[in-house]
Amino acid sequence: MNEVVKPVEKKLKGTVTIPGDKSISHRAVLFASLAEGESIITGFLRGDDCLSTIACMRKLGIQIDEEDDRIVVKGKGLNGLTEPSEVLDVGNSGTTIRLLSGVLAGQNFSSVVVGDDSIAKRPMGRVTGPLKMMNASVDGRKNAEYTPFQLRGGNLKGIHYISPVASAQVKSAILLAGLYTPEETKVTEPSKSRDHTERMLESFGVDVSVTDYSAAVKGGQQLKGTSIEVPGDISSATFLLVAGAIVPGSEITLENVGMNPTRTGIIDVLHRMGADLSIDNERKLGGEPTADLTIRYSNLSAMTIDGDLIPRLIDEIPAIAVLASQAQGTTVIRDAQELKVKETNRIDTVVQQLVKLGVDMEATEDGMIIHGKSTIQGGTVQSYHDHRIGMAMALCGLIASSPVRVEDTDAIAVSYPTFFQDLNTLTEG
Ligand code: SPQ
Repeated sequence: MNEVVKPVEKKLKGTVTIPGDKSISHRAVLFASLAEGESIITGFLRGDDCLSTIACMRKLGIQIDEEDDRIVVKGKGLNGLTEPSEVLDVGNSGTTIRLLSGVLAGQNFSSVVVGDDSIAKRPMGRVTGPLKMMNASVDGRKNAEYTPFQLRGGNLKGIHYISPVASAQVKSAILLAGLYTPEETKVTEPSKSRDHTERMLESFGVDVSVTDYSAAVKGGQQLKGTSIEVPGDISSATFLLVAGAIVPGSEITLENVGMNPTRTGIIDVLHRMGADLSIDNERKLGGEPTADLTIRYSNLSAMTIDGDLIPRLIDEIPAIAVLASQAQGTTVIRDAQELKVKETNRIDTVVQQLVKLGVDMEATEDGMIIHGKSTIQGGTVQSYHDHRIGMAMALCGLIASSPVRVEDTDAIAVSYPTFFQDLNTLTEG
């Protein structure tokens, strides 16, 4: 499917409720499957990636009922999964494959895991490597560095893993495998990655010890079924925040936005660039801070984005590149080499597509440099089947001198199935 986004005639106005957080939705289904008894999840994101997690857990013998506004999971305890009779297909979802691998490493049966073409290019050795150190048997393409791979677990031992990358997927996979060891398992990272696993394990009754850059669990702790309310996804909200910040005259309110400090790098960037952003109704939802955000159009200025800020906004960089194209001065994004191993190489895809639309920017080894303020032209751009690239390109259409045609927008359903609907609500004011 392709979508043509036309320049906004007036301004963006109105209120949108942000759909559920993708990272938290995955974890809710996965952990509920491993818990003893029933769990009820509300606000679950019915995006393609999270539906892949549901499909995999069903193949592992878990009953998951999708009702109107809730998901009911009949958990079978840490050792209740059964050997799947088919391959486990994670589709486009890096979170599913990496977290699931941690769980499968604890199972005394064999599973084969595959994904789509994008997953086949993403590094899996960062997870299969430490799982092998814990004693899991993993075999697959290029020594299980890539999919497809086969896992057989059981008899795991605890480790202290010093991760070379700040990755919540690596940390979560190892901690989940750690539940299947008789010892403590600890992960230390170079900077803090998102901590939804640690928070949600606590909600399921598991003790997790957390220090600045480390998290540890003792094996054998049972998860107990619970109710989880999933807050809205700040990564999805980002696209609308950027839209409000760059379309002249706009004022939009986004309700129900998850404000976990490990994810709010975009809020810091908007404030530092001079955006007119207010935060109201701060509260807690399912163990996660949540708020309503209002953004109004204002003049923006460039900044440097690097260091510990990067893991707190890594998925927002495609949208931030569009934001920076409308800021006065030169924005430098560095220390973001992780962008190269996402659904696409997001340094290359962002720069190539934005340059096509007239943005003055260049790629660097670990990020990009954006010279603002650019006049955006119309044209045809690709998403390369990467949801975040598709949405970032659609934003350009709102302020371009003529329409922007975004090819392959189906991918957006991975994380934000109602994106164009919500954008239309705001365009119609
Ligand atoms: O699930 P997937 O495909 O890896 O999704 C992405 C995204 O843009 O939605 C990355 F491409 O988000 C990751 C994120 O980059 C989701 C995630 C998580 O839920 O734990 C953690 C981050 O990845 P990582 O590799 O830093 O752990």
